[in-house]
Amino acid sequence: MDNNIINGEDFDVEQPKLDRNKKKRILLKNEKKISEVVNSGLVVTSKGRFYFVKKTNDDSNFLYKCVVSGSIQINHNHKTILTVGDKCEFIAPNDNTDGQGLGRITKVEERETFLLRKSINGNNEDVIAANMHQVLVILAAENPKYNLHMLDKILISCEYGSLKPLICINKMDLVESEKVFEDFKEYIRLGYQVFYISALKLENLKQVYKAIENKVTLFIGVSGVGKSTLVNSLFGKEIQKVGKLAKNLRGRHTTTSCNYLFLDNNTAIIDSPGFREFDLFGITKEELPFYFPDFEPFYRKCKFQPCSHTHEPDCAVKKALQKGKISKRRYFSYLTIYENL
Ligand SMILES: Nc1nc2c(ncn2[C@@H]2O[C@H](COP(=O)(O)OP(=O)(O)O)[C@@H](O)[C@H]2O)c(=O)[nH]1
Ligand SMILES: [Mg+2]
Ligand SMILES: [Zn+2]
Repeated sequence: MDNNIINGEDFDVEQPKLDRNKKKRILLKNEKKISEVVNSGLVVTSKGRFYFVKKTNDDSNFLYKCVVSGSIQINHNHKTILTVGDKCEFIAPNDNTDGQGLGRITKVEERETFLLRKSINGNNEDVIAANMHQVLVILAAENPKYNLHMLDKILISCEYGSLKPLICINKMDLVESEKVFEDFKEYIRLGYQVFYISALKLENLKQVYKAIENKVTLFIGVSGVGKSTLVNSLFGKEIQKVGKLAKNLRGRHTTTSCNYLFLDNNTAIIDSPGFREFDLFGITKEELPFYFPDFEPFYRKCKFQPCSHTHEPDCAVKKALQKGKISKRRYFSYLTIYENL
């Protein structure tokens, strides 16, 4: 005889039939025993305490609504237990789920890449997304005009999470291009790829498309830069609400999450909610200079090792700055970040 049936019979003997709650509990237990198949999956979005998981090698668009299991195995060392892009193991409610039950995530894998920042509330880390190939940092040439200091912080965070950043300046239709080109020359010199586009006028979108093709790319930017417009233009249809949503979200304290959008089988965009602040987390003052490729050719020649390049005598980085070999703006950006770590 089958074990589950024996349990059922035992229950019938020991418990009065009227105890409906108990019966339900036992039945649920039996159900679990029958169908506890462990699946591997990908967290594609989250909402409050719920995570929506796409089963690996499943061609359907079905998403399993899951919660974190009380005994989850965590193979990364972040405080953010689960985030969009995480590879996980989960137990579906049952094999032929109709989407009604809740799955349980029982294991989250190590993160190959990740983008994290300081959380808005308190001195903690917030892993925005994980396991993407690269990050498209979207800025606007105007309305709202780009903040290069914030860009510098995002570039550092990309490096910290083993991610390749791509810089994308949108709304080029609103400005004189030359001024913008001048501002981003230094980034091109440092080896970053920079795109100048108009998501609205569909200008230079092919370059962006080529850069994200066959990759998973996290799109980030402050509210209003045209992230949703760009996503829609790349998809050729309205996927994301333009304008309105961003305004509503600004006033509320809802926890909004990133969202995986598949352009095709091998290409995905992880869309993120617009933010206003981006502060670093997990990087020490001592490490900071190494996140500035600008200093790379010089810091070995500093008299003091290690050198913070702030007050030390005979500092090769400061000499390079005086000779114009390092951008003043980037150096001041460094000082500001250094003070705030
Ligand atoms: N002039 C101009 N306006 C744009 C462009 N892209 C987006 N916008 C406008 O900027 C506003 C915010 O766009 P949205 O895509 O919602 O920004 P998001 O908050 O980053 O998602 C909307 O009014 C868009 O029509 C662009 O390339 N040029
Ligand atoms: Mg938007
Ligand atoms: Zn130095």
